[in-house]
Amino acid sequence: LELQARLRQALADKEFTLEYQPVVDLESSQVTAVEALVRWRRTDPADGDGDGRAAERLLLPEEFIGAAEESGLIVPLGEWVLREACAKVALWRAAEWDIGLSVNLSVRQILSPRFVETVADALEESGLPARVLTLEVDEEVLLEDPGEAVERLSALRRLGVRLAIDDFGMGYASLAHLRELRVDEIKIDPSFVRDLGADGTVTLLTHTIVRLGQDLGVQVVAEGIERPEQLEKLRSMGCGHGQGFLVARPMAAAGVEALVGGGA
Ligand code: G
Ligand code: G
Ligand code: MN
Ligand code: NA
Repeated sequence: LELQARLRQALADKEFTLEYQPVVDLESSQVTAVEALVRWRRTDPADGDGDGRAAERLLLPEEFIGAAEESGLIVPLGEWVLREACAKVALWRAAEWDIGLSVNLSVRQILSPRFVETVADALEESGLPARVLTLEVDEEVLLEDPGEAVERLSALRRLGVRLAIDDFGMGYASLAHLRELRVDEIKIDPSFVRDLGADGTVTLLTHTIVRLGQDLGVQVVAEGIERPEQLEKLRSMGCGHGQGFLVARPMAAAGVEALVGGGA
């Protein structure tokens, strides 16, 4: 409960910030999109090390998303993430950079009463075209209340927004979900990419997911690319897009601007 109270205060105090991780076209190496990832720039009280100053720490989602979901705070936090990321990417697009945006969603957000309107409002306020926004959901979203979740996600898709299944391949019914929900993108779970080449079964499964995407006309993004051999392997399989530390780490908005200014 302590953490939940601090999260609520942090939202009021604007302590959350976004990092953006580039997604590239594996053929051309061009950055085609960024994935927004929330961080908490938390100020801890003076720790008694003698200087009497408060310490600042950048917390990753794994340290607070669970508590935000349990408390329901994920709803206003997620709304802030959407607005902030849409506004930023709209600015980049206004500077003639043709780039897309991906935002992660929790099931609690999707099932919240006004979620579809919230997304429509974020698009309208920022002027970001709906087709530029991809909403990422993991397979867990389709387990809790599948009927309602599919209905909400379908309504979002009717707005013109793209849908992605995140961490694809890790759920026990990945293929069934593709039947229930029309998606535009599949993000291959990093655990597949990690063992590419080293494990024959994993390599075969990854190739199968890439072909599945091609056959369904769905964009495939491989996540967690850390080594050149993995990138080469994915490219040779015909995997269209990739993301990972080898390509670019998640970075502050200014870092993305420097990357584009210096490279593209
Ligand atoms: O930031 P990092 O790369 O460590 O992300 C860890 C996890 O947190 C990922 O599963 C990601 O989907 C999730 N995550 C990151 N940002 C958000 C967000 O804005 N909303 C939600 N619901 N999940 C997020
Ligand atoms: O679940 P989701 O795919 O949204 O998670 C994104 C998370 O993956 C973020 O925490 C991000 O920092 C992390 N990530 C991105 N690229 C890599 C990578 O190449 N290796 C590892 N280990 N993590 C990565
Ligand atoms: Mn994601
Ligand atoms: Na995710």
